[in-house]
Amino acid sequence: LQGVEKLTYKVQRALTGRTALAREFSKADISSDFKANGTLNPRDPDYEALRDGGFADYRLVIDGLVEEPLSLSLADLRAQPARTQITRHDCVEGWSSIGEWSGARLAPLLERARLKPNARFIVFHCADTLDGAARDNLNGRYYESIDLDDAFHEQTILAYDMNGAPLPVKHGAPIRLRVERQLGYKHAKYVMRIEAVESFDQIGLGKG
Ligand SMILES: Nc1nc2c(c(=O)[nH]1)N[C@H]1C(S)=C(S)[C@@H](COP(=O)(O)O)O[C@H]1N2
Ligand SMILES: [Mo]
Repeated sequence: LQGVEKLTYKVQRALTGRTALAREFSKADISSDFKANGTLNPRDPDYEALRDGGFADYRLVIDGLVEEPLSLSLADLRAQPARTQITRHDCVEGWSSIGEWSGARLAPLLERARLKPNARFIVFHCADTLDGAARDNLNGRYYESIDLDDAFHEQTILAYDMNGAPLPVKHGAPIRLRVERQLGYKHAKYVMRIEAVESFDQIGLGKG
């Protein structure tokens, strides 16, 4: 599977280019009922405390292989270079929905944190524990990883608004990743920490 996944990536990048944009849609295309999937309301106590406080105490940490680790409030994130895009979300379970997303572009934040030369992947650590997830791995918390092409891509944003309103809890409040050239499961919700790594040795039982 791993070998074929690498081939799939190579073919995707060869056919579409490293910086090609995912298709964008018009307001008229927005789904009236964007399906929510996976975790809809994290029951982790740390997250519940943040949510009950209106996310006033939320801080997004950017660390790992960076020269300058960052800790950003929602107000900080809303003050960053932003992008709004209407895109189609495709879940491998067999459904799609179109929504409008606004958020801070990831590239300028990574430029501010200054990646070390050996950083090759960006890992997103989420607040929610998956039912039945392996407890020996990252405490069973949801996580995702992307390469630097996707991390610095124009449409890769840390979304705080959906369809013109603050992101609802079921869609990942206060912050969810939009990485528009990837399938639904890559779009991490409830993002708490962004870590730059060199390899997947320490992530997901060594499999990223
Ligand atoms: N933290 C977290 N992120 C997640 C999930 C999850 O369960 N937890 N589910 C993934 C899957 S499989 C999909 S299809 C999308 C669903 O996003 P939505 O609820 O906004 O539709 O989130 C992805 N990101
Ligand atoms: Mo999904």
